[in-house]
Amino acid sequence: MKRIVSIQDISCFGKCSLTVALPIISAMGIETCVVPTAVLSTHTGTGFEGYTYHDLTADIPAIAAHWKRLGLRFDAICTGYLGSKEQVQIVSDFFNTFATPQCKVIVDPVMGDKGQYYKGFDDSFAHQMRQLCRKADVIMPNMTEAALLLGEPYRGERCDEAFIKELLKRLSGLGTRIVMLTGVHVDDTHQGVACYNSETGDFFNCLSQNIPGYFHSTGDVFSATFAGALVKGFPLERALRIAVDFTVDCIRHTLGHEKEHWYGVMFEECLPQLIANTKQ
Ligand code: PXL
Repeated sequence: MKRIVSIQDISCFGKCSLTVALPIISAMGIETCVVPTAVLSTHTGTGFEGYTYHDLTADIPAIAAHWKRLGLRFDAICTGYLGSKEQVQIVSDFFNTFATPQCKVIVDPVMGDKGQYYKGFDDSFAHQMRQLCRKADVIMPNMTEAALLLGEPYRGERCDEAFIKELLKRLSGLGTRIVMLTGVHVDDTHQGVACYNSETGDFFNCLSQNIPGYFHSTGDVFSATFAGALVKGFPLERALRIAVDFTVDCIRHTLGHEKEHWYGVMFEECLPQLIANTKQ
């Protein structure tokens, strides 16, 4: 059985980060271990003002030390929302301990969206996150996070192919083998993920019909699904397609229920289809 460790917060209500990654990766038949980086009452998105935040940074080295004594090994280490610069450094140390050549390191540099930082993040966090990306095999920033990683202005989600390719190349210059840009709008009707494999020099897009609206935590759904599919052994392009299709499926499933489910997508009822699509 394959084994992934997911390192991100647990937002007790709000369907993001660990409460999304755990069920998705487990449903794909992969053992899922977690390093919870913080416990929040909800995620930090608009509508959840007054959330609690309990930082667990100090627990991470002790968890890692125990796991090292146990000789645990992982097929992938996946990171998502990390709460502070100090935490990013400690996660970087975790990579040093557990990232063997067989272990894929997948970093989703969660920092912001729609041209702005999420609450509590700033340029010094982006600087630290850039260092973490250097150690990753795969990174998957959205357009906002790509601009923050490169220290340049955000130009919106809509962009032409030449710009996307240039951005992907510059991101791979951080030292990452595979770079994916999420939420790219190539025309009025399509959006998706653009990918660059710096080892082969291949560029490819994985697009789907654009669904108007903003759906919280779809990046977390996407990254967990992609990591699961890659670890299951699907080739890069196929793993990307599986993750994009599942994310779109979750969004479609939520359409018409946005009033009640504004805080996250209704991914649960889509899991049987994901299981069927990833059976090997
Ligand atoms: O979906 C990313 C995410 C994860 N965890 C927390 C968040 C967010 C985005 O807002 O607030 C706590």
